[in-house]
Amino acid sequence: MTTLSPDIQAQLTAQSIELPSWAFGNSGTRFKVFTTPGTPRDPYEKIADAAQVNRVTALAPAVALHIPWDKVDDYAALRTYANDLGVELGTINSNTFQDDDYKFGALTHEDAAVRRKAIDHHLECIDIMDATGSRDLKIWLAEGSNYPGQADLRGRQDRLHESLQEIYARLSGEQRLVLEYKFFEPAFYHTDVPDWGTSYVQVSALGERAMVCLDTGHHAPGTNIEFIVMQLLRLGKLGSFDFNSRFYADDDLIVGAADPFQLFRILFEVIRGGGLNNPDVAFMLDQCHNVEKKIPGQIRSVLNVQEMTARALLVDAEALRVAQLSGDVLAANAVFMDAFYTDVRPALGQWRESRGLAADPMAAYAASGYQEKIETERLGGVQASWGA
Ligand code: PSV
Ligand code: MN
Ligand code: MN
Repeated sequence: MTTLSPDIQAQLTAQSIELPSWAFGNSGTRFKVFTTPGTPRDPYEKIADAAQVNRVTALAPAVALHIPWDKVDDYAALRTYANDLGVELGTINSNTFQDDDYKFGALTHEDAAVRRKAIDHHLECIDIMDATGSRDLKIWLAEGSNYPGQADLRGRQDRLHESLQEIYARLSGEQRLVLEYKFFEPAFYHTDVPDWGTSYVQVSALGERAMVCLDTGHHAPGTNIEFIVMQLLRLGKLGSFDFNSRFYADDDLIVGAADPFQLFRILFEVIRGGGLNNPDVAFMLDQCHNVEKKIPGQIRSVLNVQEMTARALLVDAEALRVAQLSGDVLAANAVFMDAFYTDVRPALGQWRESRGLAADPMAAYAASGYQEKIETERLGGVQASWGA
């Protein structure tokens, strides 16, 4: 059995992955939103479910909220509730993609009144961050156009900058703004923040506490995502990850499910670039569980990240460097692949037990009775999102 060195164990112990509250709500495709027995009916129940993931994995000590999906009257009370369950409230996600007013844009809209409304929504999100103790405001914009000629591309970039500037100016203390990019959808011809370069340009124009958010599902097929990870870390602008898997588009499937090797390659660059357990880089999931049970889906997800992190930490960096320097292409590749092909699951199970956790968190959750309890007690769970 592979052994995990004390150094690797220490790095795995320090690892933490933030869960999205919306992963616990019902979701689906534009064709159908399925309901799952036991789905949370309010933000409190989403947090309670997220706490279960942390209880069996010790990997997920924070929950990201989405406003207005997770709107409550008293955020301080929500924070206390979360803390009592052993989790923090994490990133606050804004939402400017569900109102009729935003049909032709929000922060980029031609109409100052619509921009005002969208900016005010973000200022409200920052008020919420003050109450929840959250550090990061995450902005994903659904803005763009469908037809060539429909929109003034240049003017929209300028207005985006002005809007972001006003939002950024409202941040205080340690608070940060992270700007997510996505190459298409819901707009199909152009998107206002389509790629890491645009996000980088926009956040760089704001200041030090504005960073890029990299959602693994938001790239064209074949994109070398680990290269982007390397570059953003090199530039000191990788603020956060939204992890998920995609086969075709923005599929929001369980991270590591579609391509574990890609996740391994990404985590290798994270380690190489000093991003692992670096407070500047937030690791978050951004997923939906349309057909599988949600809590086990989240447990599987954080375990996938942990497994690929362990494998990436096993890469013999010295041997790799020697092979690279000597131009031995195949030896370098073999060092890399040896680590990827190492089954770390038995070692991770043992290590978990040594920390007082169950060797198999999936089995521990299944045996806990929590799923049966929520399925009996909760009726009429709410939809997490618009289901895209
Ligand atoms: C839409 O693509 C999206 O999945 C983005 O990735 C956001 O992070 C998420 O919704 C929540 O707003
Ligand atoms: Mn995302
Ligand atoms: Mn997405």
